[in-house]
Amino acid sequence: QAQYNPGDPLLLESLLTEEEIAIRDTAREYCQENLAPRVLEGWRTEVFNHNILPEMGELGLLGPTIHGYGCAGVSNVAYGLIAREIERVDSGYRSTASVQSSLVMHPIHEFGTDAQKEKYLPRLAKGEIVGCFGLTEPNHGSDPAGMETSAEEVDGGFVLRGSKTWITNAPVADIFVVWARCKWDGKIRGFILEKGLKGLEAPAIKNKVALRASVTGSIFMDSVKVSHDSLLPNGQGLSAPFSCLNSARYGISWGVMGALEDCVNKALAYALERKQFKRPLASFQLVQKKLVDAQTEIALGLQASLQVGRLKDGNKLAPEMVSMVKRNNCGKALQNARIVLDILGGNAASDEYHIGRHVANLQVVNTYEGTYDIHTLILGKALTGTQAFAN
Ligand code: TGC
Ligand code: FAD
Repeated sequence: QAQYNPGDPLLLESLLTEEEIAIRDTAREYCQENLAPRVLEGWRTEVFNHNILPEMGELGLLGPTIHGYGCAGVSNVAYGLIAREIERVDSGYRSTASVQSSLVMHPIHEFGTDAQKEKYLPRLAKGEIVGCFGLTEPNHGSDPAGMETSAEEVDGGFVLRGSKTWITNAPVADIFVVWARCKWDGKIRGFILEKGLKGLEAPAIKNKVALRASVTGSIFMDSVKVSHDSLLPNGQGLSAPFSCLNSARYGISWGVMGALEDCVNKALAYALERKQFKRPLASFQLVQKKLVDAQTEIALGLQASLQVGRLKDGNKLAPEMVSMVKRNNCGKALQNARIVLDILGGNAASDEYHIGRHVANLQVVNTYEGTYDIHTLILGKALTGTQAFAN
């Protein structure tokens, strides 16, 4: 009979390769030694720390599934394990990293020319330059098909007009992967814009109540002229940006489990230490239920993400599988983090106890990359054969 291990109830470790365990350990050590000590400062000040992406790059944590261009070329499961370790510290740091990897490096690798790949991927992999991904607009979030940003072909290139909002990394980005509707055929395509172009502005959205350790901004494009070289020529239609979202959403499904694990570990330590009615909080049945419910969702959620990762590695992935784990893990992480927060009593109000920060972050993670309800409708469409997004 095997010994039950509350730290790994369903023996996830036994399903990982040696390489995946080594990458996970490298990421965990880096995150605990270098990110955790900085998180309160990042949270309180909302100031982007320019050292973090280069540090991650040095360890091979950026664009890790890409082969070549200075990237590590590891499995999608390893990518998920990295996201889990980063988000165990803070969803904002995971945002910064997953935008760089899944939403900037991925589209350049998938849809870019050889010249674009050579120019940008090695520097993005090292964290020397920062990227952002602009899909959401002020009038079109869940419904990107309605986007108003346009690209017009002119002599020597294209002119982009429009605006994007709620864009992670935008205020500090060196390059902007922006999606626009092309006037010549009505199709959506991606463009790489470099910082400093005339008419391109990316002001920060300040005073957020969540994701404060990552910077978020708008992108304003006032007739920005770019050369033909800026077009990502090998992807067109919404399936191009959505393929980036498949990768990022998959990583998030692991990441949020890391955040919830941190909440449970911190709440458990507190419950063992803190006494009321002359007994540790951990000895009360209601407290145990909160912790066990959360621990169970973590164990189940990680197994589901692992399976989706293995299917992705085996080219057997359907996007709906990603919707299922993004939706379920985000929803369960938010719900259970909120419940274990109760265990801190009044200390829940202090950022030094960290769980409140995770709860605030998880509200956003449950919203971006497709809200919980939008993923419900994606799965509902697959289940019933009827789409319920619109008439
Ligand atoms: P629909 O007609 O369903 O599809 C249009 C085309 O796209 C294809 N497609 C996909 N391709 C690949 N992967 C997927 N997941 C795909 N989903 C759809 C589809 O086959 C079709 O292709 P084609 O060739 O026939 O044209 O599109 P719709 O307009 O009805 O969309 C429906 C809906 C609601 C599912 C979709 O618009 C959606 O997912 N909305 C959510 C928007 C969203 O997720 N935005 C995220 C912005 S980025 C972000 O939040 C980054 S946060 C990063 C961080 O900080 O970590
Ligand atoms: P809406 O689409 O206006 O939705 C509002 C509510 O209505 C939601 O509850 C939604 O579920 C519901 N709803 C909408 N349509 C339907 C429907 N048909 N049926 C039922 N309910 C519906 N975007 C990027 O492009 N790049 C980024 O890097 C990025 N980073 C972000 C970082 C942060 C901190 C935040 C907060 C957002 C970020 N986003 C980014 C934007 C994010 O993807 C959008 O906020 C998200 O897709 C939801 O869009 P919306 O805010 O316009 O909400």
